Amino acid sequence: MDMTTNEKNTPGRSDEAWSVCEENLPKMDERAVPVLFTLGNGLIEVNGSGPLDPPGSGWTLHGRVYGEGAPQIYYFPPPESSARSPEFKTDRDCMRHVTPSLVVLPNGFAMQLRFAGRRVQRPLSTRRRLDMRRGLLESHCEVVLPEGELEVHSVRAVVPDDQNILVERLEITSDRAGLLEITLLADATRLSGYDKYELRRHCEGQVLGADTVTWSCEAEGTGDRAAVALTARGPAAAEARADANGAGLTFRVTLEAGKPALFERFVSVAASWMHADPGQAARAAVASAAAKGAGAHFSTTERVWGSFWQEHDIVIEGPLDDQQAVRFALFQLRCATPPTPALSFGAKFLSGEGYRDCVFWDTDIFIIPYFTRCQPEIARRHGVFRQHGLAAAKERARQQGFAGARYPWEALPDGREGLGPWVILSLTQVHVVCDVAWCIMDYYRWTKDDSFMHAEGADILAETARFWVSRVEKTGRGYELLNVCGPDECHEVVNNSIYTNLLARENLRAAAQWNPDAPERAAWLDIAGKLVVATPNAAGLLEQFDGFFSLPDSLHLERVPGHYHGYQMLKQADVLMLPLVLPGYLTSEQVAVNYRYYEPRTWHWSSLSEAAHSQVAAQVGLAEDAYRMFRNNMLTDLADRQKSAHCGLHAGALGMVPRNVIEGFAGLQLEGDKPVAIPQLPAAWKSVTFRFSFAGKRYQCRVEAARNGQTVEPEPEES
Ligand code: IFM
Repeated sequence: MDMTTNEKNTPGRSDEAWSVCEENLPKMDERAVPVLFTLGNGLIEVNGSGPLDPPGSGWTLHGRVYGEGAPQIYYFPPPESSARSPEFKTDRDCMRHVTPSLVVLPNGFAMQLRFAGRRVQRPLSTRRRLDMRRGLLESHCEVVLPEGELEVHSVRAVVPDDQNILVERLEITSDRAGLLEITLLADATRLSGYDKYELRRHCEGQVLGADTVTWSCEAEGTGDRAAVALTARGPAAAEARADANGAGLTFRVTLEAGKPALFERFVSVAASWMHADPGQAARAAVASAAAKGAGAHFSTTERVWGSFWQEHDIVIEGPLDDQQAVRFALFQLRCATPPTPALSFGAKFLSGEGYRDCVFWDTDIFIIPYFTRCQPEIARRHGVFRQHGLAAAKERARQQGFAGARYPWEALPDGREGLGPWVILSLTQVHVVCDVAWCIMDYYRWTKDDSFMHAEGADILAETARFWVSRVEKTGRGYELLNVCGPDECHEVVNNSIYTNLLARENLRAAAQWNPDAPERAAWLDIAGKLVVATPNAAGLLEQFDGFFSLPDSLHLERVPGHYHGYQMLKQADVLMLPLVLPGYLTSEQVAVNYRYYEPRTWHWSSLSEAAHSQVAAQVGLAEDAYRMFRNNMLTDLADRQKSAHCGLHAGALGMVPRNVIEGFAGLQLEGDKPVAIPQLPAAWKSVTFRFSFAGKRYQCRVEAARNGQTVEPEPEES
């Protein structure tokens, strides 16, 4: 099947649907723009700062380089707020706890320019274009000086599946002759966190001959070490300099009018968790990268991205921006996919420092399900990541007075809790435990991967079940889960969250199924059978937690942040998560009734909210509601709808973009043990074409709006 068919159907549209162009973005916080142009390989990500942006604008983040020592950069809810644990009376109490933060590494794509003796401060214009088909970021800057007009054209790549190699080719042209002085720089002047903390020590630059410089540091508190090496080629010999603020190579070239000067730069990033001597590793990697030349790296990048799209593109016959947004989501998911189970997907990937690359439930519920269906080997890696986190999750349970494994709300790469204990959610938001278990069950349903279940999955299910045994309370009603917070974080401490109780019940049952010899098996099943679960009331409504329906209504409230506690007002709707995680648990009529009740009371303050609602609306045939919310979700970052893209991309929202298309609109689902698609495409779409996997086989699927509501049986591909 040709996965690029819509190009042929609609000539002339292809480039736009494969690019994100700066000039077409809506007006947004200028700090968000470089985040949209992030490139990465899953171990590191580099923001898309403009070539001539001032020092400190760009950064590189590495998923395993953390420092400790800046408590102030964390979120302190006001002392009187219900989001604050009562024992943390003052901010000083909170500040005693230090949790790790990402260390900001140098921007290997930085540059300084002088022409005819004049320093270039600011270009007249910068136009960036993310070429998603080829995996490249192109930038074009125009510089106007009294001495001449310059054009700076840059093409950059983070080479996929390589040793953290960044490559750039630069072409600089002037309309008048003059001396060009260009410094290609690994700029280390940006500090960590929004309060700008120095989490690095022993920052050191080194000159290694005329064409290679390095920069290295050790992280405060953790001792993690990282190094960056830079080498470059130009029309003249370079002069090297390096110090704590960065390392650079300066070329002095006399430009002839209209004749471009060409430069190539190579940067490598290495860290101590992979290399005993990161400095040596970075030097060796950059030397071999430079020996191949930039052209070879661009070809590798294009080839890898080409095969990626051949296999994983999702083709929509419909509005161009829908197609573009789906590709943007797939592109950023690919850039963020770690090649190792030592890492997973943080809530903002490594595209920004927000949430410090910690792994939330976003990953298990909003990101991995796409991979489970379309790239199951990556979903498996996440399962192994969670298994690696078991020891820390067991320790976390013990610290909180429970048994088994209590996965942290914000998991650091080593599995420890990244959220400060002063935030009450670190105690109450236990649904992450059953979310981890759900993700594994979902993975098994789609892959039938027995080996994973025996090696890792069954263990996770057993340890999480042990947690629930110790966390439930036996009362006259059966077993209850008290003092918890469901996905709707506007009610931080509630009893019997329907989402949590139902998934905990599934968790207990799955543990019993996969651990037939466990001594606690009978207790797991007993608790599962008696866990309090709300049943629909006379109107068919499920109560999100005990007492929710007794709260005053919020329909006529002004939607002002902070004015919601104690109301029937939702950040995102827990009941409307149920059709996503437990398809078939509610009938279509029940889903529709609950959708009509909860949706108007949901204020969508979470970037995870509209994507979930879109999927539910599609399931109950509200295709236009589903489409509106799909589009809102797909623009979360592309239009900075939550006004926080400058802190990093919203990974869960991006994970849901392909999921909404494949599961929501195309209606991909399992009928028993058979994959089928029952499409409900919106009026604006004619067809959707994609590939997916089931039980180790690859399938291709094409659904058409003309056959909405009719069951399609996808064809397995020849192996
Ligand atoms: O996990 C989410 C949570 O549901 C809402 N606040 C942001 C977190 C990270 O994305």
